[in-house]
Amino acid sequence: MIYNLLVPLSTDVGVLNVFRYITFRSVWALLTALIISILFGPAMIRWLKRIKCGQYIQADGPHHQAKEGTPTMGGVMIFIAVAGSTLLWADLANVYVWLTLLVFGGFSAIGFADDYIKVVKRRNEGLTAKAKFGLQCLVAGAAIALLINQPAYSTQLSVPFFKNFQPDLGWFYLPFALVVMVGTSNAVNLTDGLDGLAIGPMVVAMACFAIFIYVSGHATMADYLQVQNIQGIGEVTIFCGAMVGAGLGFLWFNAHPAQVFMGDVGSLGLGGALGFVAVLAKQELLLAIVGGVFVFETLSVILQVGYFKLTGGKRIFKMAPLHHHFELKGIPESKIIVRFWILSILMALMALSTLKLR
Ligand code: 57M
Repeated sequence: MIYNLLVPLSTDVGVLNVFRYITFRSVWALLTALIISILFGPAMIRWLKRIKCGQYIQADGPHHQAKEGTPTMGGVMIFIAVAGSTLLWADLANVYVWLTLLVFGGFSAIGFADDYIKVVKRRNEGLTAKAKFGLQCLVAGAAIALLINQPAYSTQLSVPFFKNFQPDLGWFYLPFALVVMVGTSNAVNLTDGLDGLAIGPMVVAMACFAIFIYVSGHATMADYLQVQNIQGIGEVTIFCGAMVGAGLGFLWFNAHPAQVFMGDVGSLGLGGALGFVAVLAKQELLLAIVGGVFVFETLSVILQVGYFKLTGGKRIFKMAPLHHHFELKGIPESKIIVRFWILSILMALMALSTLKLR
């Protein structure tokens, strides 16, 4: 909004030119979202407690009984901070910004409905798995269909390390991108089982994609680094910046011992947005490295369930997802969390280094 209001005046007032720069606005989007979440966090936590959004703890898992009643649905705070900051700093005439907000809003709404039924209405099961999956596919499908109709966007696939091999997937791109988005949303949801475990790697991944998005939207840099140049997507860097800020602000309260959990409204929304940003940047395959922690957590569940079925009841891990395995081995929660963060930073750096390996 600031961009749309102030940049037209820059011909008369030269100093307003600074609002043209995506980098400048991204930094301020980060700071705005961080300030919104830190300032309004305590009031939001009090409100969640007042409306009795306390987490119910399953008795069959690792010992989380002390966390009983911790308010959940803190993802609402992340959503308000990201949407507010993005609307303030981004160019509101940019279609990619609106598409990204649509995806984030859609996936967050699905998570909100699930949380609302589970936590507020106190029904044990939220949305059925089928309903959740169907709605996720609907939001993702609509966003991808709109995206591939944009003239600047191509259905070519970027393959890390192989700059000359970029197959055009045509209409097959739609189911492919849909799997990326819905898969990422559910992977983040599975990871969200310890204080700060999902939001830490999410902040790192969004910071990494801020760079990829910026480079892809910048003709000279994209050409130099040999990535696909998509005119206009650079503006989504502002959304990524807001995500980093809101994520850090949420971590302020979600750090161990957590005062609030993000709930499905947070995990599904953040995951869907991360998947979409990877699709936008045309780095869908690289997302497996940037979001390596989410991938390992999901693989641990697939392996555990598969092995259990094949062997008629044997397990690979003490419990899946992977963080439960380490908890049951007796490793303190904070150590597991920090180690997963370290891993996520390493994976993001590895992914960034591929920019030079093409
Ligand atoms: C939701 N929810 C957390 C919180 C958070 C297929 C199967 C692997 C599915 C999986 C599952 O249900 N995963 C999705 C995980 C829950 O957190 C809430 O849920 C929101 C995210 N959706 O925001 O509101 C608990 O996690 C802890 N937590 C924290 N700090 C945080 O910042 O400590 C969350 C956020 C919270 C809190 O205790 O209550 C969760 O873990 O339930 N199911 C499982 O993970 C189950 N695993 C399992 O059954 N494994 C089997 C098979 C199926 C693979 C096996 O290994 O044999 C375990 N989950 C739990 N207890 N809690 C089973 C035991």
